Amino acid sequence: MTSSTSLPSSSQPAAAAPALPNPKIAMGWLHTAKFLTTAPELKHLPRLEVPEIAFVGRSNAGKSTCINTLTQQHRLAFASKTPGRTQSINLFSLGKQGVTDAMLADLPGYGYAAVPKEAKYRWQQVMGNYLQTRDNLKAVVLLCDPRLGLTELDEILLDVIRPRVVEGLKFLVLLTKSDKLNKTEAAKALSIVRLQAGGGDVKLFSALKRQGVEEVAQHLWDWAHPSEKPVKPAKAVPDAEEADPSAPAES
Ligand SMILES: Nc1nc2c(ncn2[C@@H]2O[C@H](COP(=O)(O)OP(=O)(O)OP(=O)(O)O)[C@@H](O)[C@H]2O)c(=O)[nH]1
Ligand SMILES: [Mg+2]
Repeated sequence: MTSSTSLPSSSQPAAAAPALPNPKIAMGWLHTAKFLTTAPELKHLPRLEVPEIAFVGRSNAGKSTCINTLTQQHRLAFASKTPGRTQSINLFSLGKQGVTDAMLADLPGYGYAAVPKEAKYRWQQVMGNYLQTRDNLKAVVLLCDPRLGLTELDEILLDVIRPRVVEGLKFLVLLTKSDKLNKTEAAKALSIVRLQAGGGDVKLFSALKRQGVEEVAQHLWDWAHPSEKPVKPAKAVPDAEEADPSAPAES
């Protein structure tokens, strides 16, 4: 009889596969982030082949802070108490040993009341254009203050990207500043926004308390490296014929 917690020796993998997913790999990779360029409009952005992950959301939602937290760099993206501080599309390149294999894009926020109408309109055009036509855009992270929930402008953004999501664009909603919520409020915000996001992936995130950081890092890594998706380690379950049904159940 074989032990109920190990595979028969002949079925053990030759070399022990690392227990992936490994957030350390994802965090190390994100730490390589470097500022690449800033562009007021799509046409000023370089054409790139590597997968790009865009951070979008209302002004002050915490996009730049989220990028700084994920990359473990305090001043990579410009974060500020004053809404509307990110005013262009900022690209950050990622990649180990100098080989760029992905981009993070920090986008200006929308919905800040004090922005003049013309600037708002201009930005809506730029962002719509970016989200609809950026060829290497692989994933969108929508950041949302859970105390506001998804607002009308967020819903418009969801409508804009929906056709691309159907075609395979990855999409994640982060409820930021979750440190400001108690457990009940957090659970409520999650269920409301999950409904609003039509079943899309929604997670709590706090830069302050580091909630969700490694999980989001892992998503980013997986999106940028789809072919390196980890093979889950084989489950230590004995073959049916190897199992001894008369063996006492483990307590
Ligand atoms: N308590 C708390 N505050 C946060 C968190 N993340 C961001 N903030 C604060 O929220 C404010 C806005 O953060 P930013 O990262 O600049 O927000 P943004 O979405 O990039 O804003 P715009 O560039 O204006 O669109 C700053 O004062 C941050 O310190 C968080 O997890 N917890
Ligand atoms: Mg910003």
